[in-house]
Amino acid sequence: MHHLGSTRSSLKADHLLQTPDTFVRSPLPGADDVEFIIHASPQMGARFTQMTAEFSPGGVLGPAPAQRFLYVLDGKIEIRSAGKRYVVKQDGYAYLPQGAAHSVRAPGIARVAVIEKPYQPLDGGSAPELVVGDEGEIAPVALMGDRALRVRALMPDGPTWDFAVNTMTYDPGAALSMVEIHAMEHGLLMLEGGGIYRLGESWYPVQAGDFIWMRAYCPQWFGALGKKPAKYLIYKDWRRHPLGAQNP
Ligand code: UGY
Ligand code: MN
Repeated sequence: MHHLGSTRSSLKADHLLQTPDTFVRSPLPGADDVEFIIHASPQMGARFTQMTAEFSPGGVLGPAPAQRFLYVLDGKIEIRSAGKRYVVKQDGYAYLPQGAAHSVRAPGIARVAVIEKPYQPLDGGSAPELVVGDEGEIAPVALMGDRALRVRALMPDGPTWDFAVNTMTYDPGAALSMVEIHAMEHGLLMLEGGGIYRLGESWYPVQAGDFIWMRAYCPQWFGALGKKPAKYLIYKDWRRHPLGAQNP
């Protein structure tokens, strides 16, 4: 069907809304039987990459150029690293430190959110270690006391870690209590439901499957609409000084 050139997708100086009708798939070096939708990259101003990796049965990811965070959207993956094997199923996740030799293979069809970011070590800081977890086992925290808006922190928090990945679940009608404007940038994948996202001076209807990138200081607000909760996976850079090596 022709859309006569219309789409909800929108690219502005401080944000990208990328809806599935505009996704273009590409191969990447070292990967076999995996197609990548590259959502956020340095080419559009992001300081990290976020992709959706679509695996055919037996598909393998290539080596990571940086730290790698994986969130399984559908299916399952097998990760091997340092002589151990981890099976990560839907809504499970894994963090692989920069330079950690590993392989990622999907036995069947799978879709995985892949976030990669160059690590910013701290002088005297400890090196991060591999993390494997399950979103469903993380205790939710009410954001600013609002039990209709629940945050689950997937990454450990502490000086070692230079980014965070959370899920945020909004009951219908729940909303961020403020318009946020902050130095961290975001990569965001809508997992369930929908609502209205304010990005900069634009208000967009958004739904499951959409991707959003927010540049540092992009004004942002979300309110959930519909009859079921809205949920998204959200990345942010975290715990590093703005004058650090990645932020000249
Ligand atoms: O963590 C955050 O900055 C989050 N509250 N931002 C967002 O949901 N747009
Ligand atoms: Mn934010």
